[in-house]
Amino acid sequence: MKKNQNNEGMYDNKKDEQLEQFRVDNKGEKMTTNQGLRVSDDEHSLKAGDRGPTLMEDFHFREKMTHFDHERIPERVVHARGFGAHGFFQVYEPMAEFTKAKFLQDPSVKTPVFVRFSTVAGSRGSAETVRDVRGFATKFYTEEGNYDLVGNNMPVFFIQDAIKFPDLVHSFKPEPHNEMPQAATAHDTFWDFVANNTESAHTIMWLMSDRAIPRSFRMMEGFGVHTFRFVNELGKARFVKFHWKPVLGIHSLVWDEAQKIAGKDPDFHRRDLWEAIEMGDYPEFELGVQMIEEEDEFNFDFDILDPTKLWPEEIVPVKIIGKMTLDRNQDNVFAETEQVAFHPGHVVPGIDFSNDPLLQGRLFSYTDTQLIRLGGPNFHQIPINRSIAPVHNNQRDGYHQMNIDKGQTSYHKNSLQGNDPQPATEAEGGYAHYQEKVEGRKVRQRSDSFKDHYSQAKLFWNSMTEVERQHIIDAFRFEVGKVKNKGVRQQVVNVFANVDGELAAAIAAGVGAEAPTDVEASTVTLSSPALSQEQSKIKSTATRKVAILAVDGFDNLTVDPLMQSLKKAGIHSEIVSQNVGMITSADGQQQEAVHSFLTSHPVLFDAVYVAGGQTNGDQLKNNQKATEFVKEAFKHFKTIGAAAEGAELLVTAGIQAGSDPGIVIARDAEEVNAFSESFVSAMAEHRHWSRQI
Ligand code: HDD
Repeated sequence: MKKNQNNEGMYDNKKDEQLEQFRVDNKGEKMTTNQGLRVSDDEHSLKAGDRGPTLMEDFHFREKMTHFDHERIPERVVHARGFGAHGFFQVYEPMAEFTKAKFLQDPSVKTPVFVRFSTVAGSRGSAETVRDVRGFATKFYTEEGNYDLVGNNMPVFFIQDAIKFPDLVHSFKPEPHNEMPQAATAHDTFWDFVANNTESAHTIMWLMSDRAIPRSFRMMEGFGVHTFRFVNELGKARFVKFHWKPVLGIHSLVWDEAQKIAGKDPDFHRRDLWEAIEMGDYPEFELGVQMIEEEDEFNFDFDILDPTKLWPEEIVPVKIIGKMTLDRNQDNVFAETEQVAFHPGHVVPGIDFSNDPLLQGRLFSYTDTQLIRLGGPNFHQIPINRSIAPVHNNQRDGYHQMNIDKGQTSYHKNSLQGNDPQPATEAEGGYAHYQEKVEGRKVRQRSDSFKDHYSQAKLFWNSMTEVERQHIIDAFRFEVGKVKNKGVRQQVVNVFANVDGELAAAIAAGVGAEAPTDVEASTVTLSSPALSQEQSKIKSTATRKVAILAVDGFDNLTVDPLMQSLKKAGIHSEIVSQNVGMITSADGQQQEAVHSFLTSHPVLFDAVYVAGGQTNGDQLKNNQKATEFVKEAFKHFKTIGAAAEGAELLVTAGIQAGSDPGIVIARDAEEVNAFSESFVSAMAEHRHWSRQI
């Protein structure tokens, strides 16, 4: 049994215990049919003669084949490609002043969680590093029942009302007539939607930014997006927004790199998550809340119920209240990642909803989708979805019923069973909806306060550094440039002229459109540094990956000590060579090359280092693959290091050790220790944007 490795013996993980009864280990066991009958032969179907027809009575063949024929379930209509991990959450201090949620009171309690990260548009088999929003869904298995925080890595959404969700999704999914493109928004129907539904402008700015191409799931923020409510024991409510802040900071790929990784390793993000957990680099996210008093609801220049708006952190600070640690990989991806069923309506006492019309609609959609996806109303009984709080009600039967409910009654009220199970009072933990006073006429309308589509798009633009702005422009040019319909391209430019004139002109220039001169761009001058990844960068190198280029004859004094220093800094280094296998240094030491130039690629590493040694230098500088390796790392603004003769490869690649930023050289083996410090601090910059490419 896999335990939460860093908690062994200390942590009473009720979810893990519950899952254990469902885990099956085939090791050392005899093969059986699903009826438990031992199977004597699994190679041959039962035939009338060894060249004759297969017989109907071959129950083993029929059972095996029937099961296989039914192994697939419908993939999620959105967020189909995802990957999960187990962990736990701990609050830093009691939150009783704000919420009565029990799991947010006691810092010594570790609440088990299961998190599923996902892309939105692509199907289950699509590549992971595509430009897209990332799902960030967390199931807290609390003592009071499951609480699901079903968020994304962007704080705002494309639409304001859930009734438009099917339209949005239809527009970004592959076009129906030819099923193209897969897992991409760079096509006509999506941009046609954007042009005609301008409430999407703010989220589009996020989608065109580096947030849409995260370096890893471990290095992206999460947001509950909607405004929820915290309610305390006294019944006092406050509006709240949820944030996940990655302890490693927010980091992204560069677009060219993201596209190449999609081919070199389409599983890049799940592999990263899986390997990090296996290596003990447990991903950590701090939970933050922004709170607004009910009486301040109308004191902002945006409507706090509008999901296309964020609350700038500089105006409403984020209070960090706890931390989630992901410390155990799942045992079976289908049973856990695929069958987990999230729902924003899974709440616990102390957490309630607001009237955000997007949230209200989501409350319908999630149960409905699980009914078709998981095949019936008992999906809550699937092990990964089971609450650790006991479940008692009068719901009965249905496909795949796993419980054997005892007793004569299955209705409320009854006297035959003393009226059990009985609803609980609030004092006993019964969920009571916040008694918000609501009145109004039935209308199909949206409040005027939702009509400003551009101010926060401009706020986002204002908050970006020059480099980040250039990335946004490049992304627009790529995406809109792939749109075939000229009219749509022009319409998009016209829409973003409402955000910023220079942005619109830059997009227009790249996509063969005209920058409109009669549109008045938003006049918002405010900026929010917290929105910029570059400005809120955390200079941590922990868990990063370095490729060490070395071939037979390398100088081990330029490799072994460096690998040790990198390890101490929490950095993983792996040797890339001509071939996979052992390589021998000039003085007869052996190191293992876990990759060859064929099996790996610089896009899969955060930095590159070229080992020293005359033979190494000579071999590598004449090796085209090695030259391309460092060139590519250079092009993606990564730190590049080299020792002694290894530096000759950089010369061949046209890289200037003296003048190009992020290039670190050790003149000889003696300098390697001092070098490693400079190399690590250069890596902490993550990218050297001032490099001339
Ligand atoms: Fe959704 C899945 C997040 C709006 C309908 N959504 C889904 C998942 C995430 C989100 C992370 C994947 C859960 C998992 O890993 O299994 N969705 C969001 C966020 C939204 C949002 C942050 C806006 C703030 N979603 C939204 C709307 C609707 C849906 C407005 C429909 C009215 N979402 C669904 C769904 C999915 C889903 C169709 C597909 C699979 C599933 O629910 O379980 O019901």
